[in-house]
Amino acid sequence: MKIRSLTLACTEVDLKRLPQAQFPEIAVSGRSNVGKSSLLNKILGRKNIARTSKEPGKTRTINFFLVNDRFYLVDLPGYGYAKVSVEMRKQWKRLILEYFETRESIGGVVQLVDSRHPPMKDDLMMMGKLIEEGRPFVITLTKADKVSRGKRQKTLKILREHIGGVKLRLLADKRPETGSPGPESESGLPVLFFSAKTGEGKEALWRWIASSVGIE
Ligand SMILES: Nc1nc2c(ncn2[C@@H]2O[C@H](COP(=O)(O)OP(=O)(O)OP(=O)(O)O)[C@@H](O)[C@H]2O)c(=O)[nH]1
Ligand SMILES: [Mg+2]
Repeated sequence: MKIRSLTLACTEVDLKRLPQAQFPEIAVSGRSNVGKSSLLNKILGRKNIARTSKEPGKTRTINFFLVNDRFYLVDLPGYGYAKVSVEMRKQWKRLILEYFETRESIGGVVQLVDSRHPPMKDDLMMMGKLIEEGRPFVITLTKADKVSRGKRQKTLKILREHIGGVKLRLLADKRPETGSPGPESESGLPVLFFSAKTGEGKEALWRWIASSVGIE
């Protein structure tokens, strides 16, 4: 996707004060430190438009980035472990759950899971919530630069076991050049490997985002 314009449109902690649902939005969800803000910087081609940190608990507000005056990308606080008080963690989790429950303009959710580990209990809870609310989501396995190519099939197998055997559909950066149906046209829960370091997964993710916000 060519980024023609990009603005930080809104920074909020109160769902009632979010911008009016004028454009569709794609939210980036995951545990603290999984790489949500880094993913946004990478796909937007900016070094630090979304603030990142080694310390879990960096993003503390819902941040709306308006892209090409067409759709929002939304950076969320993390759930799970963070270097903040237990009360604040609970508050963030409530905020994220309520956001998924109530926000009408969500076109899709990029659900991040660390590719080095199986999904954790709260990842499974969050994915359950997305299914329950009928939110389309793509499981994005982050920090893929830390997992060798040879281990990828095993990573997917373990992921599948943890999500109750649901069929997965791997999205790759390059589409097959033949006329045969590509992986995108098959059924299954979409999943991709992503690295904010190498840019792996960027093309596949943009294709998923574009189709989720109605830009083909
Ligand atoms: N090797 C590697 N490190 C990454 C990658 N993505 C993020 N990181 C590192 O992981 C740490 C956390 O990244 P953030 O993007 O701040 O994570 P976040 O999910 O936004 O975290 P919170 O805002 O605290 O919820 C930083 O030290 C990043 O440099 C990646 O693809 N590869
Ligand atoms: Mg963040």
